[in-house]
Amino acid sequence: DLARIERALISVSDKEGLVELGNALAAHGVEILSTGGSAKALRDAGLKVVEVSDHTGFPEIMDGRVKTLQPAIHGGILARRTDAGHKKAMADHKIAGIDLVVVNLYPFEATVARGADFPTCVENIDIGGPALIRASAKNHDFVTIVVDPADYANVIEEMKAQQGATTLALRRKLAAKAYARTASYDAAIASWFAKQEGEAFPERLTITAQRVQTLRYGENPHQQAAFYSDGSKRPGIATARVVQGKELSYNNIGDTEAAYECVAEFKEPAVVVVKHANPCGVAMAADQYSAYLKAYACDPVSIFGGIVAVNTTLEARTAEDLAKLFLEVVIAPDATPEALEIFAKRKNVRVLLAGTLPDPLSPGMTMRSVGGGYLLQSRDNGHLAKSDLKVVTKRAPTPKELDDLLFAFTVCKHVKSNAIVYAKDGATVGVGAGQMNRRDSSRIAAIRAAEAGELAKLPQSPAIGSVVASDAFFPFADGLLAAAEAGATAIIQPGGSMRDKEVIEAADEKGLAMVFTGMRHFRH
Ligand code: 93A
Repeated sequence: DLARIERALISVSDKEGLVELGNALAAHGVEILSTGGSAKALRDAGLKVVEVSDHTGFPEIMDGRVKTLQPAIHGGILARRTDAGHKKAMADHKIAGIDLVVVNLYPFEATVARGADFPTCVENIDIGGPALIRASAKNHDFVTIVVDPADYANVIEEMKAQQGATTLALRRKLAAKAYARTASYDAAIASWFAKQEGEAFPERLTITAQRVQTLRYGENPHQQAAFYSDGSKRPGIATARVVQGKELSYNNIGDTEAAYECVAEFKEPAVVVVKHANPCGVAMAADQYSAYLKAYACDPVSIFGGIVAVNTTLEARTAEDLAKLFLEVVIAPDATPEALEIFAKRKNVRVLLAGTLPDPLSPGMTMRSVGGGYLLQSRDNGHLAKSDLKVVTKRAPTPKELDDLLFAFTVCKHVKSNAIVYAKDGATVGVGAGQMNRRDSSRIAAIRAAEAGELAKLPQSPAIGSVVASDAFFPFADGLLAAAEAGATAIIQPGGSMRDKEVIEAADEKGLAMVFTGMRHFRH
C-alpha cells in the first residue's frame, strides 16, 4: 500500500512552510509542478519548478480563474495507476501522473472576516483548488493530498521512512481531512451567501465544526461524547486555556459555559457559582474576594463539586479559599502567578483562563437538537437599563432596591425556568430553578435562603429585606405572595399576565414595590 511520489502539484494561497516543503521534495527527486504565485515563491527560493501552464501547454487565463482546470492535470490525478484502460488513456493523451497534491484555498473565510465587499468575496471563492482536493482525495489509493501546512512535516517524514513513498494509512487520513476542508469551505460560502440575501435562517443549514476533544463520556458514563468548536472564537469555554487539572468532562463544559456567560454580565468584580447548569451563588462587590464571600454564603452546600467563574483576574486571596473547597472547575479571564501557585497544589481542579470575557450583548445563534431536527434562535442578549423599568405599584423601589432588582433579574436570565431569584446587597440570597410552577420555585428559593441563614447562624433568613426577580410573569398572585411571605420587599418581573391587575393589587396590599421589565428571560 505504498505510493511513490514522483511528481507533485503545489498550488497554495498560504505560502507558510512552502519553501521547506519544496526543498524536501527536491531532495527526494520529486518533479514540482506549480501555479503562478506558488511557482514564483519556489523559484525565488532557488528551486526548480515547472509552471502548470508549461506542463499543460495552456496558459493561465481570466485572471487565474482557469489555472489547473485542465485534463492534463485532473487526468494525472484521477488515473487509476493499476487500470490498463486508464494507463492507455494517459499514454494516448500524454498525461503524466501526479502523485502528491498540495493545495490550500483562496482565503474566503478571512476575506469575509475582514469585511471585504461582495465582488471581492466572490473573487475569493476558489474553484480549481477544491477540484484538485476532491480529485486527489478520491484517488487516495495512489495520490497523497495535503490541505494544511501543519501536515507538511508528516508527509516529509513518511517519505523519508518509506524511500519517497507514503502509506495508505496516511493517504486515507489526509483524504478524510481534505473532504472536511472542502465541506467547511463550502459551508462558509453557503452561509455567507444566505446572509447576503438577508436570510437569518437559511433554507438549508450547513454546519461544520472542528472537534476540540473527544470526551471520556457524555452526560452519563454510558453515553459517548465529543466537544466541537464553531470557529467563532467567542471567549469562554471553547477558547479558554486549560492551565491545570483533570480532563474536562461533558458536564464540566456545559456548566463552565453557564458560569462564565453569567459572570460576564457584570461590570463590577463578580463571582458566579454553578451547579447542574444553574447559578447557586452570584455576587458582585467592590473587590473579588468580597464578591466571592457573598456568592459562597448564598448556598454553602451546593458549591460542593461546583464550578466557579470570576470576571476579573483571579487573586491569591480568592484562590486560597477556593482551593479549600472541592470544586470541579475554576474559570477566570486571567490569574495572578500566586493564585496559580495555590491551585498547583490541588492537581485535580481544572483551572481555565479565557483571556477575556464574552460580550453578553453580542449577537449570535444558539442551537439545540430535538427529535428529528434542530431548533435555532438568536442568543438571549436582551439587556435592560433602569430607564426600561416601569413602576406599577403605589410604592416605587428605593434606589438600593432598584440596584438589587436589576441585578436579580440579570441573574434570572441565567437560571433555568421557572426561575426565582432573591437578592440583597448585590448578591443572590436564594435561587429557585427549573420547577414546573413558579410558586414552587419561589418556595425553594426561600427555603435555600433560610437554610443558608441558619448555616451562617444569622438571626433571620437573608430573604427578609431582599428583592425578588421572576424570569416570567406571575400568572397568579400566589407566587408573589409566597415571595412576600419570605420577606421580599420589592419585585421585578416582565408583567403581561391576564391577571396583572390582581397581582399588582396583591403587591400594593403588602406594601411591596414592583417593576415590570416588558422582557422575559425563559431558559430551558
Ligand atoms: O481561480 S481558481 O479557482 N482556478 C483554478 O484553476 C485554480 N487552481 C488553483 N483558483 C485556482 N487555484 C488556487 O490558486 C489554489 O487553490 C490556491 O489557493 C491558489 C494558488 O495560486 P498561486 O499559486 O498563483 O498563488
